[in-house]
Amino acid sequence: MNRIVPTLAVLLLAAGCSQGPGATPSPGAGGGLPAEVMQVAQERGLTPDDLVAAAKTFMPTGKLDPYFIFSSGGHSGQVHVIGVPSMRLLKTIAVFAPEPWQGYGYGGGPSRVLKEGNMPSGKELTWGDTHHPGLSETKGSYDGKFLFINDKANARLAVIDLRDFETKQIVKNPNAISDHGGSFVTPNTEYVIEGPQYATPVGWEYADIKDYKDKYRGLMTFWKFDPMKGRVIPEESFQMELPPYWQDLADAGKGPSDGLIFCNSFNSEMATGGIESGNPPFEAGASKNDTDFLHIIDWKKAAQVANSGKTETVNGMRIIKLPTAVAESLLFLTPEPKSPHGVDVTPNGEFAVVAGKLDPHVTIFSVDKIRKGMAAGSQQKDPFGIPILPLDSTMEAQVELGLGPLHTVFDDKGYAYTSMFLDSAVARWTLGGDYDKLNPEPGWTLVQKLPVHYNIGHIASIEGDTATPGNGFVVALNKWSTDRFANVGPLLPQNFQLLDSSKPGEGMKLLFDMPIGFAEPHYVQVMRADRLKPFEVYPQVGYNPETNQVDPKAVTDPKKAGIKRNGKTVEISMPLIRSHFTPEHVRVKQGDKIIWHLTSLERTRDATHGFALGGYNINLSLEPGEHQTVEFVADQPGIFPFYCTEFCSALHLEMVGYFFVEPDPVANK
Ligand code: CUK
Ligand code: CUA
Repeated sequence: MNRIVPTLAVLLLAAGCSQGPGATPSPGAGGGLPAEVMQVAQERGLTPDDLVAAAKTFMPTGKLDPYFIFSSGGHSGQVHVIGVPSMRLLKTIAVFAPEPWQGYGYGGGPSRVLKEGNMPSGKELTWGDTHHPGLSETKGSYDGKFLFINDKANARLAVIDLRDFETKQIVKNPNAISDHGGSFVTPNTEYVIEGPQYATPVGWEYADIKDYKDKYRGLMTFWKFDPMKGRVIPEESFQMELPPYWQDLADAGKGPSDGLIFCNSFNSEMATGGIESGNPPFEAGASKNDTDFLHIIDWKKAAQVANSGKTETVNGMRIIKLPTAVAESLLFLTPEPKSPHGVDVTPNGEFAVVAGKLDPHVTIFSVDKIRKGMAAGSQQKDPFGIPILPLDSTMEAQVELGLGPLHTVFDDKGYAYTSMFLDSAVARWTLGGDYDKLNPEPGWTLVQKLPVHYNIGHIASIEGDTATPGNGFVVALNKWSTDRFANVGPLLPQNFQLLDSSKPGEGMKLLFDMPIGFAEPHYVQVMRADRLKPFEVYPQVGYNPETNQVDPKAVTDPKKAGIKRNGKTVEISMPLIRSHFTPEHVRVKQGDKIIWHLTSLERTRDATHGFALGGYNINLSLEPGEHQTVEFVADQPGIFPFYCTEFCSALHLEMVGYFFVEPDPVANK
């Protein structure tokens, strides 16, 4: 055991030096490490690799992570923000589900955002199945301004403002109930794309499954985004009908492929299931053909076609019908190997990499060849008349990686990283074409497979889906953790594994396991932290995060605090500051309509107050400067203390008031 000590010293010092100036641990006498390090390593049975991994990920107090992971929260409906390389959870952003800490869904402004996402019928939705976070981009690189995320279960899209990390808008897709290939953005966030998944009749009219081919359709939505307003503009958005092939993931082109969208599909068989009636189950029916179809969509031309009025409006949304898409040459198909899952455009925009779940290869398509095929057209058509560009005319290369390739990301050294679901591994391989010169290995070659634990789904690298990826880290998003963590019962966390990919010659190394105890994150994006400029406190007192302006009802002057009655409506103007609400006695009558304005006068960072009104399900978070308005009917008589939920000062417990609801003798008879 003692023989490893010199190796440990050398390795740990090397690791320390790579952390940058000021971070190098001071070596003990004679250039060795403090004896305590050796002792701890021996007691805990740590290997030199373990010590290096610890040195690369440990974040001393007060030091900040250089990267942020923005992670889908799966069917928790939320988004999680995690630091890299420390893998510390920094925040959960409430999106599609109520979240008490942020007062999301408990009466204040954010409740209205959540309600925007209800079904058109008014049916309330209080969860979502988030799959793909999409950071806003300028010229194909993250710009740190907005984050979008889709809800696969209900076909919705949410807009999060990265100045305050709050959800500002939820739009319900008016014509589809299922989505998947989104959200992702066009290179300058002109549109946020919400691609479909399970085909249904457009506008979810009723049509029997025997009419599948005629009535069921995929529907790709192009949500127009206004970066100044920070909102999606539904009236300027449009949709395009697609054949009912169950479109899967999609990606926007960039550089030479700018203007195109690539979208996989996995049920070109148009299987309709019905195992209970003796039909082949979906899993067999949808896997019969050797190839499915990669869809190529010319979104720039589609936007022109939509704006020239060649659309049909359904439920207020303009739709380019399938025959129009074909007639206007907006849509092309090319075969792709059996039941593909991910399609990912290389940073230079020259290739689209498709991974087939049931094919051991990744298939690389050439954008140049696709463009030539689109210009020349094709005599080969699918049953809907969509031209099919033959595979041998669009394919550039295939690389055999192993079992169950799903998703691919990239770095700045010409490497691609593909998740291997069935192999439980990350495959690193080289890109060809212009990338060939960037690394020592020849292009289109598998160079390493690193086991991960277990059943990896998505994969992420530093800005690895943009035009300007970084390098150094890869995150494996493993669906199963099985034996990696202490037993917490039969529902197990997932496992994010951080890999070191900084030294190609030495291969990738496993650094850290992070348990994810909150539903299955599908995709994450990793962004440089210095791209973000979030508020430290809201810029002005009375700021309403819903409107991004000072609210006209904000009570910025404590002298204006008070209660006004107008018939049966009672309006309360209540500023708050450590450690009191003003007023502290609020007297109303049963049945009164209450409009309660709350303004935090705080200007100190982290001086957050809460507002809890027990019995009325009202709970707000008021960050420094924030204003919120709550409206409700005082339908329950009694005495209700309202209090602050954040331990804001030594006299936090005294930050309280009474809400007196005088019983209505008539109503209570
Ligand atoms: S999907 Cu889940 S592992 Cu929704 Cu992007 Cu591939
Ligand atoms: Cu304010 Cu506690």
